[in-house]
Amino acid sequence: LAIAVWFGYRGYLETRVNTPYNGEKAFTASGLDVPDRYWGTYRSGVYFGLKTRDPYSLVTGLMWYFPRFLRHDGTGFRHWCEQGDELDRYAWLEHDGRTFGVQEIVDNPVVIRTTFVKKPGGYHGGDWTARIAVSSKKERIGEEMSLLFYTAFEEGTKGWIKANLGDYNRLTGIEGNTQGLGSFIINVNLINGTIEEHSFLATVTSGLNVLKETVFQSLRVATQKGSMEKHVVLAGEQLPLLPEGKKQDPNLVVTQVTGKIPFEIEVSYESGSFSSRMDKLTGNNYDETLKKHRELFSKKFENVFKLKSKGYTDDEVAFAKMAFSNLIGSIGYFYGTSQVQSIYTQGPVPYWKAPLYTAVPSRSFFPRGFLWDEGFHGLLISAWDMEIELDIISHWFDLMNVEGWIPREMILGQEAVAKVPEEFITQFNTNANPPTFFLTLDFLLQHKEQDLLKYNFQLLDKLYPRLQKWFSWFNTTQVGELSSTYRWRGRDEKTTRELNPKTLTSGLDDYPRASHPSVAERHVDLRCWIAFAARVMTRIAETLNYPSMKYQKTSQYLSDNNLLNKLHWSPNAQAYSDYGLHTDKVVLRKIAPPPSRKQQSNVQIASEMKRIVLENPSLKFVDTTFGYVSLFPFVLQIVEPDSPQLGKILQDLRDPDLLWTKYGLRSLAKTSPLYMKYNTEHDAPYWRGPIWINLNYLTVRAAYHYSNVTGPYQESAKRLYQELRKNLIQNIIMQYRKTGYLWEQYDSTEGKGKGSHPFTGWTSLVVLLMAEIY
Ligand code: 6A9
Repeated sequence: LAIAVWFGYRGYLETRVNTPYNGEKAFTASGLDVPDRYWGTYRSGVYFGLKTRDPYSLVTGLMWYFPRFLRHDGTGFRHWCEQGDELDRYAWLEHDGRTFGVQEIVDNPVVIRTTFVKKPGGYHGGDWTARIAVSSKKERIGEEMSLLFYTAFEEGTKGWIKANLGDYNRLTGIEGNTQGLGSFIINVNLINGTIEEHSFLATVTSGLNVLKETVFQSLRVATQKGSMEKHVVLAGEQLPLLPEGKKQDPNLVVTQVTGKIPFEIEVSYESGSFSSRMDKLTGNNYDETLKKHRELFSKKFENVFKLKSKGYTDDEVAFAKMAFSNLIGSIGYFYGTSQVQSIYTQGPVPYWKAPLYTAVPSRSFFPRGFLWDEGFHGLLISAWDMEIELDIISHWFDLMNVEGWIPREMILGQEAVAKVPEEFITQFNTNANPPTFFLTLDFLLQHKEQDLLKYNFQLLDKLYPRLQKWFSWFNTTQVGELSSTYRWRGRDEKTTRELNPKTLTSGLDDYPRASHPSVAERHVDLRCWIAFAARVMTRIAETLNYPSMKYQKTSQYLSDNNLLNKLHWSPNAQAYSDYGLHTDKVVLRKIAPPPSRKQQSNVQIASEMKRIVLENPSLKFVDTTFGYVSLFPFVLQIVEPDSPQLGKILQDLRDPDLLWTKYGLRSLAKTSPLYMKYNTEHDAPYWRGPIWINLNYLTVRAAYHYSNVTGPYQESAKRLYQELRKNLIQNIIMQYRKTGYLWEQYDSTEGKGKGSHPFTGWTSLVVLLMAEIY
């Protein structure tokens, strides 16, 4: 019996990591229950494509190439947003998250404008029409270009699609029927310019992850009848045979239109159940409808952000619309299973299959959901459309397991998985990520309390047990040795390669912490996150009329400035700091491989960089690393308005030898020994100098707060507020003008954009800075 009990218990521990939280689901409506958000540009990682919020959706998308630049290895063929494509720029210029969008893609001087408009009707999410217009400056007028528009099935989609062929085997449209959509037709028409060639492909692809490859392999060179001209064309029907000799059904149908620039095509999707359609959403009707939506959008944009009335120029307003639209326009709908692991599982195990509706940090480099990024995205999205944001929050909270853990990175579906190197896929249930959804919830309560309670009381009420569970997960699994201290898990104490072992869980990756990870560590940022979370929990509990005492006590305890100072104020450095087993005397050095290995192999083994510790570490404040981490008691507004610590922080913030630059605050002080240091031979400094916009936004917000409460430092908070805000806005706009992109970070010596781009995740918070909404 004892053995049986033991094995039962083991099994129980093993399965906790992938057992869903056992309360009621937070999201109430999905799929066709929300008809007006059924269709959308929910494929964050493609230049253009629509799909539905159905786990098994029909997907549509765009590919293109210039025959003159197409290479055998596939270069020149565009589909997924890739930095390697080196486009001049691309972004949604206008997008409301619901009904329409206008995007411009610039592929060296050729401009591809993709717009779409949706039209409600019937029982399956209605109709939509998209336009793809190609134009260019003089030098490329008349040049050939091929646009490919496709329709495909996501893994598991039930139904059929087929190519409708007209004269000369020309594809006139696509027809189909799926479980989620019922019957539909899609027409592709030229509306401006001349078509040189028209071809199609109907085939079976093994998955969305290889669409480009499937299409690329079926390109042929053909000579047109009666002319010598050669064209790259699609191979027509390419259907493998089933064992019984019948053709397999296609799950991918592509139309290729080769035209001479400029030209424009129109793709119209019509839902079979939309029987009362008065007029088609095509031609002039499309132009007019789009115009109407654009006007409404501009009005709402001014209503919400008031940038014109604040004196911004038309150009600056257009910039802000782009930054906002590309965030909301790259919201994705993903479905699949993540890989998760706990100490009780042998290796990674699959999480339950689940959907995720979420914005993404970057369409090119990370087109998937990230937990703490999403709390920042939520600020801007909430300001625009509370319902969309609540839907996003609910989806994330439904990914919580029975322990109260939500994985940090969500890699769901074939396309998402294809973009992530194997070693980054598995998520560990010991690991946290800052609970930034409390920022979003706090923001909602502050700016939208009435609407929230009027229309979404029930949702908030349903969310509440999950919030409690999540809070308590943080407050139990992330605690430190001493009471009221906290420690990020997930640092590698055994590594010999990292100059300072990373803390990915904190979101600040390589930001230097104690040189030797140990249980004695205490992290000031995490402590502040939990203090902040407790404060917001108090507020939510009060709003919903639940007992709030427990949270209030925790909040007060963790916000007690005396205790905070005792645990985290370094008297030496006069700054808030982590505490732990630390020495600054570490270096990376090239180490020759041991002679034994050299002899065994005739291949030369390269010498490798290793960390050398030149002094024994000791327990102390990690106070030579002034930077974002030191600012947390300030940015999360835990420091008392009259505390001398506040005075010191405000003073330090203005010091150009530390964090201050004309472009925003750098992440780590110039004086820190690890400033701009590589973490390994290959890991360039990330949070060790560059300027990041999420933390800058929080700093501006805190400066705004302290400039509005009475205290001795009110004036200096105000000065900081004004200048920091101005610097950030100026530089982000200037870099956009210069490079065409919003960036993941900005370099602290010249303000140049760095890292992945476009990055319209938290960098798009520049819109809230412009609008002064905090
Ligand atoms: C690596 C490479 C095609 C790192 O914005 C998302 C996160 C932030 O949450 C975090 O704070 N970024 C920041 O430090 C990007 C993380 C990307 C990891 C994936 C795989 C894929 O190559």
